[in-house]
Amino acid sequence: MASLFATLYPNHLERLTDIAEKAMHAEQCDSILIHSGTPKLHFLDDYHSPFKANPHFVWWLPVTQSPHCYVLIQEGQKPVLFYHLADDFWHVPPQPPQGFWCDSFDIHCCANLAEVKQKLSQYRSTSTHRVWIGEDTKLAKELGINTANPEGLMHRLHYARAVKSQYEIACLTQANVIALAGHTAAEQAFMAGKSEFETQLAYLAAVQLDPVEMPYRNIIGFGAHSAVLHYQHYDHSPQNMQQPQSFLIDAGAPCNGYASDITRCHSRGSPFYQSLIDAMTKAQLSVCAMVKPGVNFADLHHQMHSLVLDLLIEFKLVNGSRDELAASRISSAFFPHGLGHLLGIQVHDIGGWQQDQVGTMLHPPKDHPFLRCTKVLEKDMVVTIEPGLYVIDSLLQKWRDNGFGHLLNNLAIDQLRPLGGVRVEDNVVVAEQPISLFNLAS
Ligand SMILES: [Mn+2]
Repeated sequence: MASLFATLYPNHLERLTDIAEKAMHAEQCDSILIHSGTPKLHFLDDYHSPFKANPHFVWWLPVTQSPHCYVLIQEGQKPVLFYHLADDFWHVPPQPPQGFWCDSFDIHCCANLAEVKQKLSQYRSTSTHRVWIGEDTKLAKELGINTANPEGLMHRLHYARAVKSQYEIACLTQANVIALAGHTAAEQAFMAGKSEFETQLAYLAAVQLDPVEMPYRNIIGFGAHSAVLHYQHYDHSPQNMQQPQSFLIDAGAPCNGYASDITRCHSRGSPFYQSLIDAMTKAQLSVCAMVKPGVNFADLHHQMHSLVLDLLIEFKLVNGSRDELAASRISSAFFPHGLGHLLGIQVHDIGGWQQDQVGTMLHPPKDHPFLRCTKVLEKDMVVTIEPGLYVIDSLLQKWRDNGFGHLLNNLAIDQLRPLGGVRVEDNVVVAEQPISLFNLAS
């Protein structure tokens, strides 16, 4: 893999340089200093939160765990990296940076801010024309930069980030390959009767990652927990092997700072739940096949609602004519979240509502407030396709309160409730022949 990344990275960097130069021209600045980030202390404490690097920094180079670093982008110049290399006896002494990307940068190792300032002064700019990308704007001022995260520039960069280079697609593919090992181990643990907690440990052991290295907190839900969209616990209780059981796992992996985001469901001993998984998978695959350039993502979301309604009818979870059911929007009671989102450095990659490079936003339709992407798809964007169908009693009650209770088949809903729900999620590269990365890895 390292050699593939090495092969693809120069084109990625060339593309970024072109994007940055055009954005700098349009926004009248001559250089950009991108900060990796500053670690954050817990309140009244001397422990830090896990470090999460500035995604704009990670876009340029796969350095994800190094605070106090800076990348300087100047028109027509090789990018410059100011790499934090302090003498720190509390931790393993840091090493000079290594990797396939290093030759593409002029690298200065700096022990402290004074050294950064001194080295940075070699790169002349009138400070009004240099801009800062990073959270720590106080630090920007210390380095003589008064313009931080200017909106116009950020819009241009965020718009460009939606479309991935071949290097980025390779990173996302490898993130799927790593996640596959975890998903396989978790399925085995579940089938063997392990608890949610043990299943989580089996996933982490298989991907060889610490929880703080994961792109997001794994969702490992058995039974009714699978209907909690962002279920946040790992139950320790053992499974009752005499009872049928359901399992929803939403878990990814990182590669070079890029995330995978995969959901699968598994049944142990419930033909009903297995047939629901199979039907949802079929519906999900049919929408994955539509992830093509020129397609409006919101249209795919609406198409998915129509397919979820078909499933609700097929599994007799609802009563009534299709027209009446559609008019009541009852599919939203079972499938309340969006079809998916942009995927990249951020799991919910930025810019899902952004329609152009100057930052025109198209918010989701009122009836679908959680839709995270309203874009017209372009080749080499990467999106998740993640329909779901769950028993969420608070939502069903809303439909009952609005006079649609007669449309709900309570007997069938009672049967599904202890099994929770299903979601199937894949990471799809937009193309005339859409590429589903997890299936590619499998
Ligand atoms: Mn997702």
